[in-house]
Amino acid sequence: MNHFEVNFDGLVGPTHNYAGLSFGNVASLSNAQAASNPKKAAKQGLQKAKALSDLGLTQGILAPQERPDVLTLRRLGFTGTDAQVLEKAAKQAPQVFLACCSASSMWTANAATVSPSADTADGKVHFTPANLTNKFHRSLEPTVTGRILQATFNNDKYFQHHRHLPDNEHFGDEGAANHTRLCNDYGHAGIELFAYGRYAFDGSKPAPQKYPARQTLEASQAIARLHGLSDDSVVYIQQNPDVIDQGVFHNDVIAVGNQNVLFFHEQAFYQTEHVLAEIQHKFGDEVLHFIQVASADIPVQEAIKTYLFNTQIINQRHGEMAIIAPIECQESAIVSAYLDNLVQQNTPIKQVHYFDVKQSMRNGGGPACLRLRVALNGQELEAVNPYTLLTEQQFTRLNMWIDKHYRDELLVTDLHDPQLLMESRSALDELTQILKLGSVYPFQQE
Ligand code: SUG
Repeated sequence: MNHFEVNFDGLVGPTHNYAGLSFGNVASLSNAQAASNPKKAAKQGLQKAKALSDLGLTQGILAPQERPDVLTLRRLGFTGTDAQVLEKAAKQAPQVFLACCSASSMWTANAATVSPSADTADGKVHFTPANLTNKFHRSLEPTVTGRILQATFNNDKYFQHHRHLPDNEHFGDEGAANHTRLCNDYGHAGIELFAYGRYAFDGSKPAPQKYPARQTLEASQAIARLHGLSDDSVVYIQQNPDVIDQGVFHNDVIAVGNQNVLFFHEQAFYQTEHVLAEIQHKFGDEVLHFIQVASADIPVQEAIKTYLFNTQIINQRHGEMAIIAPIECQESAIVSAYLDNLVQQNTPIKQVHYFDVKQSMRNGGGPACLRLRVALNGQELEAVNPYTLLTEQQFTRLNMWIDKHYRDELLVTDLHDPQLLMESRSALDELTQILKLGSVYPFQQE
């Protein structure tokens, strides 16, 4: 039977902006207040998705969220017409208001954790939306994310959807950004690596001092239980607290895996040797490529700046792997030299493709942040809502949709413009028809 790893990329929403909302994410803070270009952002993301589809991968699209989030603003006590709610919130509680306008759902690596059917006890594909409790603006995502996932994977014979974990920092969960799967083939049972930044209940354990650790061990364990994963095929890995303090707010900023390759920085994990030994033990006797990058070759700061590890490692048609990297990697002399050398070495990675996703990068979101990986067999792929898969026709429609609805400049001071709310809602209304999602947004359910 055929097996696929399908990337579901997040469409960038019409309110894409730079509000400096993510303490611990260096790019988000340093670009705060800059003018954004939502049209360009959406096109950059879509272009990357299309390029992967042209490389022979099956590619999906996940819809963005409704923003500004008027429902949450009302829940927080702002009243009146929608326009009045926006105006009052922007004036009286600007930080709350900005959080309710973020297009952060574009980073679908944070949408959910997904376990393929080959790994789960009941043989279904399991999805748990991430609660994203550490950042208020992101904590607004999971309910609608759950609806979008259900509308995308809408067949309960094959897909099992869980509710997000309790909204509390004990169970802080950032989804697939802290999750990687290693396997010999996408259809074979694999091992699932869950990276976490701290223990929820044990303050004596190592934890970062400066920046928050967004994911807890206890959250990761709960996901593994929900998904019916066996202990023999799960590895919990503590992130090195020192790199979190340098700006590695998710593990996918410092490590990425695909099939039998794990590409990571030597400082990524706490007690690395122990971690690698457990991975190798659980993976079994088959060849596993650990590509460990030394600080002497690429300092952590350079890895964060260029997002060398926020790359996608994909399988190409002829069996070789390729790295999908942001152009920031190409612009860095040491990182591009490193990658040029890597493809000459004895690993499955033989090519590098560079992409311009700068609009997203300025908020700390590289190519890997923009996609949610879902490994599927042929029957499961058949059961996916077909309109969410990127065909030539859907690509053309989505491009035209972006041209019709998106602005090419947005300042944070524009966000309370009631016209933007209307533009955003009419764009999303049309999008739910293009992707045949049904009424997933609060404004469609009023
Ligand atoms: O959660 N940035 C996102 C970036 C998420 C990247 N995802 C992965 N690494 N998988 C975050 O910090 C910034 C929004 C702003 O500042 O306007 C933001 O939410």
